[in-house]
Amino acid sequence: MTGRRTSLPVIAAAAGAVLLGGCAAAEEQSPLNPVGRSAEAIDVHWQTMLWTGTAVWVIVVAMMVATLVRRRRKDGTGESRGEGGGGRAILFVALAGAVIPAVIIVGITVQSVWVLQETDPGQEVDGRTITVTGHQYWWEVEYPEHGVVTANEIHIPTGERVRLELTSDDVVHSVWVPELSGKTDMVPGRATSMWLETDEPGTYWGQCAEYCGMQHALMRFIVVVHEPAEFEGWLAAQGQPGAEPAAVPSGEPDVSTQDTPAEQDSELVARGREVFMSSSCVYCHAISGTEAQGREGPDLTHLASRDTLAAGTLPNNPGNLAAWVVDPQAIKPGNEMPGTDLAGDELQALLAYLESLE
Ligand code: HEC
Ligand SMILES: [Cu+2]
Repeated sequence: MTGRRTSLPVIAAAAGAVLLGGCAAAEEQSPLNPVGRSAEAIDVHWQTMLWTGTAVWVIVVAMMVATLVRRRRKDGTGESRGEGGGGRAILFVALAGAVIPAVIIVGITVQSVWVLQETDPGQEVDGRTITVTGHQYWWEVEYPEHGVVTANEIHIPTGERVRLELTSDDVVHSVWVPELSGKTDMVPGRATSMWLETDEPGTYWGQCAEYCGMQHALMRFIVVVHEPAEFEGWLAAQGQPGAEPAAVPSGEPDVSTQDTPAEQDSELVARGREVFMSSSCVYCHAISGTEAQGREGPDLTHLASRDTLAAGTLPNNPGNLAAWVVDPQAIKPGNEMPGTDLAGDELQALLAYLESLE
């Protein structure tokens, strides 16, 4: 009996620890460490509500306890209760029951207007606009003024208020980067917007925050915050068309040393490009500067420059890339990309080409 009684709380505590551990194990994603302007405003707001609420609760409980203790003592000594306190009681009820709550509510309301202004300045700020489109289960990211399209990574410069214009290609998704901002829904057929601004360079994890289907949990992304000069460099590089395989010798006579490892590599890349262009990949993927113009899946023009594959599901490295291309359904069941039956040489060449897309 006693064994059973003690074990339940122990199990509950252990389960709680495992669950919380699971949260902590994911890449840091906490609204309690705000570094973005919106997230900081939200944090100030909730801290205000937390500590005001705590203070009210502590005072109310203390007064209840004091009343009980006093009443018991008075009962003990047989004194009569509530003598001559009528005026003070009414004053107390008016203050504690109406004036103080009104002051607190007005204060919090005023603060929330400020928070709304901080998180969404509307048309008042004429910042850079990035278009982000939600797809089951990945994010398309476009810099319309620069003709840049990428996926699952939003790059922004420090010290600039950047507007994200959001929409969805299929169902409702929601963008949330806890360190930088609150969440904003993406609604098919409508444009919503949110703002990002921070002075802290770094990489921040974001997450789809509206259940959108089987792989909702693996619909993640990163926000990479650069110093302005570095950001301009990134933007310029992304604006370049996809790398052309250098190997196609096109009658250059002065290629003196044939078949060096580098040349074998670029031959492989050229072959991989042909494999890509002649297989189903082109129906869904675009590589700018080539005939591949599909828009069903992520733009692959600068695939190799990205940190992750399949919306933050895997680190982007050759092993993971191979595993993904061969059998994406094993990694992210229910996602929209079918596997390929390419094998052997063709697959090796295709992977070499994808890895060359810097
Ligand atoms: C029917 C459409 C379709 C076809 C065909 C297709 N893909 Fe995809 N691909 C997608 C979708 C959709 C995703 C995003 C999956 C996700 O993250 O949920 C994707 C993701 C990828 C990614 C990861 C990109 C990133 O930035 O995360 C790579 C690499 C890729 N595909 C390569 C290929 C190759 C190579 C082929 C041809 C063998 C191919 N795909 C065929 C739809 C397709
Ligand atoms: Cu989603």
